[in-house]
Amino acid sequence: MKTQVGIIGAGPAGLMLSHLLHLEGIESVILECRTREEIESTIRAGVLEQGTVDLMNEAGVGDRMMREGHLHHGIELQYSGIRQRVNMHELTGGKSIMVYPQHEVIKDLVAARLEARGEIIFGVSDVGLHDVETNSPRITFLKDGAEMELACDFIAGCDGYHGPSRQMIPASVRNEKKQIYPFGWLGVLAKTPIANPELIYANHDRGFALISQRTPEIQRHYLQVDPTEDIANWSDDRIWSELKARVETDGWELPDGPIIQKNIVSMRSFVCEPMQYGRLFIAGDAAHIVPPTGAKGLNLAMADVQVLKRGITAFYQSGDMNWLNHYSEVALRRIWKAQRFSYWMTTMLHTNFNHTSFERSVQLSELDYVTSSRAALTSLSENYIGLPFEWEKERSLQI
Ligand code: FAS
Ligand code: PHB
Repeated sequence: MKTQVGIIGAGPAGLMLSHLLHLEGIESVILECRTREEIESTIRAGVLEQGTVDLMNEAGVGDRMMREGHLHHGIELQYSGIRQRVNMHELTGGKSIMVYPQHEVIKDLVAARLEARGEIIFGVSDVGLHDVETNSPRITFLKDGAEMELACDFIAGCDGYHGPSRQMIPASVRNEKKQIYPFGWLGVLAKTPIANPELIYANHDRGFALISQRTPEIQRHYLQVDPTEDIANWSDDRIWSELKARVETDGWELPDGPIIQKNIVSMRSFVCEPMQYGRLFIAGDAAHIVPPTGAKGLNLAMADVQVLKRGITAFYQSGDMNWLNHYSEVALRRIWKAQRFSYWMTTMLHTNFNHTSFERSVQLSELDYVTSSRAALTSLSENYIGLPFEWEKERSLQI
């Protein structure tokens, strides 16, 4: 097989890249190890930045999102039982976030790719990358037991944190920076009415809690737990009593109901530099992981592929490799800002049981300052809503 861009992974990064390239008349083939049903039913992120919402609409795949998603103009922060609304819409000059589940985004992108006769090969295995430092990289893989090869001009590694692509960047040039947090998230999907019009991020002596949402009937909530905890120790009753205790505030009751899914994930920050090696470009979770407190994971994946699409388009239009050779630099500027914000939200909102009483008081005072300062709330809002792309500034890199 031959194509222009070989893409490994049909997550948000791989699917959106393939679609954006298609809109530029550039061919691609996506290789995905799981089935269509599996990728369309994986419960993950739920918050889309303004920039991701705009991208979905500009790329012509936003109709269902606009119909079924929920635009939010703010979030609520809670600490010491005090709840404070953050009017992000007002503080960012009219921007919003969209609550629309990641697996619905996946469904919309898969449908758009297949409708445009795009090629997604599901259920592949033994994916191997070859000759990435040459101008004719290849991907080998098994499909239904048959050995296959995809020749291409570029490989986009969109295969997540555990995928093979990043490992193709030699250790001698690969610099991996990471931070592990002493916190885990117990996430639940529950059949209850919407608990609150907007998301609630709550800090409590017992730990962090996040009240989110999915549909009018199904809600998504998270509890800070020890990352080594066993989910078997968490009965539904224990989960509800802990959630209620942490988000308790005057005259407000968290509705409970049947929990239909629950799991525990650990939390880390991770960045791989560079994100390019020869004709291999990695994007999304293959290159970076953020703790979910800042709701940046999915949105960073979408941001990376917008930069990559620009570079690949410039190459096919004029043979110019300049944008591509700056891909890593341009993408990492935005990634590190999202890493900083996610790290800050995580350390400000989670309760660190190793903290001294002095450190705990500093944390509570930070929450007090942030929720009472217009400047601090504006900074939080512009980062949460999503920092604008600085294409013009990138252009100043004489790209
Ligand atoms: P993805 O991991 O989504 O996609 C990679 C794709 O590559 C997958 O479909 C995988 O099957 C495929 N693949 C892997 N290895 C392969 C191989 N060898 N061959 C072929 N295909 C291969 N973010 C939030 O903001 N909120 C959340 O609540 C949240 N929850 C999360 C929970 C979990 C468990 C995880 C892992 C992430 C979560 N995230 C969350 C972050 C999440 O949204 C990611 O940032 C986002 O999925 C990244 O998208 P991609 O980079 O496309 O990677
Ligand atoms: C979610 O709804 O899954 C969600 C929302 C906000 C976050 C993380 C996860 O910060």
